[in-house]
Amino acid sequence: MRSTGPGRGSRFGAVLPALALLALPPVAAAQSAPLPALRLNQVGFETAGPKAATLVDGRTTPVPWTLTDASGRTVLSGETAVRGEDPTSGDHTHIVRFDALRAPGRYTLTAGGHGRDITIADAPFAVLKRDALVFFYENRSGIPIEAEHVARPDLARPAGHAPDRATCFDGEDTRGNVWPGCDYTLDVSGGWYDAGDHGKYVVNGGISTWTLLNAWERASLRGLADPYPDGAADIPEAGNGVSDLLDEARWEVEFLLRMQVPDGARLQVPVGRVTRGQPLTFSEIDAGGLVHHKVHDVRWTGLPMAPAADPETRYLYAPNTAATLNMVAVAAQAARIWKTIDPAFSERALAAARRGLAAAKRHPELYAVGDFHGGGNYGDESLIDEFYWATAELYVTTGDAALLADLRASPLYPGTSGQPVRRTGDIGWNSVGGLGTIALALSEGRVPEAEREAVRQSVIASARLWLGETETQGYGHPFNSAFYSWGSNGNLMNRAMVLGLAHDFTGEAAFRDGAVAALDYVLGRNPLDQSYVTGHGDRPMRNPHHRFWAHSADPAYPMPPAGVLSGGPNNTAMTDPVAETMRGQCQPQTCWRDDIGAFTQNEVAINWNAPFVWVTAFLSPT
Ligand code: 9MR
Repeated sequence: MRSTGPGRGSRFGAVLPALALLALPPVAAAQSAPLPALRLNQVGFETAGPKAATLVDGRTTPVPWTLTDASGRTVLSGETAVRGEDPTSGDHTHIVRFDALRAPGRYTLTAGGHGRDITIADAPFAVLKRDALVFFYENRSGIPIEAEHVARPDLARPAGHAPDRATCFDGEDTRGNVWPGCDYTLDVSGGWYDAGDHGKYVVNGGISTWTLLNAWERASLRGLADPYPDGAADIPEAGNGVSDLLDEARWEVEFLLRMQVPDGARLQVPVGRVTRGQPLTFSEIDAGGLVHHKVHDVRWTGLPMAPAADPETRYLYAPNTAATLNMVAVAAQAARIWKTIDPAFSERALAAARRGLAAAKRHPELYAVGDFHGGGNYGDESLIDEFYWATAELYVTTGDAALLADLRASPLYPGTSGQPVRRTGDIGWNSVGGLGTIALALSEGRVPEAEREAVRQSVIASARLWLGETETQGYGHPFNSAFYSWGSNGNLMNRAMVLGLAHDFTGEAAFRDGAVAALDYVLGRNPLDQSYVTGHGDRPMRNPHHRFWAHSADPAYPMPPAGVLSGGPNNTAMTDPVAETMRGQCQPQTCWRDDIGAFTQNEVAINWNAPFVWVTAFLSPT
């Protein structure tokens, strides 16, 4: 689990007050307009898939509804099911189910005196899937974003941080600890910017890359088509004979490998846990094979800021065990995926993974305890899940018996016979045990069949719990909690991924329906009637917290491209200047505003768009 650092109040630098003032009035005005009472997926419904909408209506008895086609003919009608008070949205809701309509077309759904146009199509998420992956290309560091590859010329930009060469931070952190630096410089060019900022964090790059690679591997192992075959995405590598999904993911794998400490390097680092407020003490270690936590600016830049215009010095931050294990897991996964596609790359990745695991075992208690200006923390003080994940990936790749013994000894391994089924639980950058379990569940010929079945059952058990939660929600999504945390939409997409895998493992249609329900929510079936995805739906998100897609801060900067998922409602850390004005005035599901200043609510990030890619690829396989 994570340790949260102090707030990020300095995030905007000097532009913050002006920006908050500029952005607030029009948004507040827009919010006062009444929202349509029918809330639904604004992009479309699958001909063969589940179809549901939510009606906000105070009546406690069912309400009639009709669906009419373009000529005004009624094609289906029925009555709502009253779901009642929805505690985390504050709405009194009814559910409209129209699964029986399977003919593609445009229709009008009318209920309680409100009408709304809908689309039914065979593959309504195909464009979404294509756009979702573009996010990664457009956030690449170290390469120009070319006009020929982007949807609008204003989205092109010069390469940022090219090259990205940095030495270890050697100044004072926010708590007054003075860091000693190191005697080398690494070229850590490439990779993706994390989010709205220009930091590149190994803990977060890891899960994001894993998720894209898993979308490819899951399809491949199931004998399905590559969701992004060569040429499917508009990226510079299209036409090189390799899957575009793999090309995009490799951009980050190469970066993760560059973050590894050279052999023989000795570093001064803090070892072990630290009580907050206590000064750090530094010990000299043999750091070879460990991986640096992150590279970012020495202080926060303001918005807007094109990557190439970033004036700040960048530093590497101390290596630690979690970052090392993130690299190990992804490098091991890459090694098996590229084994025949690019054997030299595969061997390089495998060697880095082995070297990394050995270093992590030598130094199992190096934590990200620093709190620095200019970048996020991604601190995590429980590494049982990172060890398990990295071991699982390396075992799936190599079949090394010693690794299986380590897995079996992990409290997170669900394969031990005679145990009650344990759910994998929510997946996130600081909670990666589920990734290891998924890798084992998908693997062929590695763990004995009875153990693999138990591993699969743990994935299925999570999915079953979350599927049940759809029945408790006014908006039908698989999330029954009063805590909408930072990146709640990303969390929901991770749940949808697990629901998708449970569908694969069982063949039960209900699990796939649960994944669709999660997508319905982010595409508009929610209390704000908001498509949280740019460029898709009647009311798409427009003003992400992003330094380059910063049109609302400065019209000289572009609007975002399509296919970008907002972090989503956040009632657990209302620390940005927009969120601060909303405290006590929103419900868990409504603590969100489409405002560039709302970095706790409306930032975009690689670890949220990655499961969005996974889910849209799952639902739109070809
Ligand atoms: O996604 C992260 C969230 O879980 C944390 O609570 C939050 C505060 O530490 O940081 C989020 O990650 C941000 C990172 O620190 C810096 N780049 C932007 C990320 C998304 O907001």
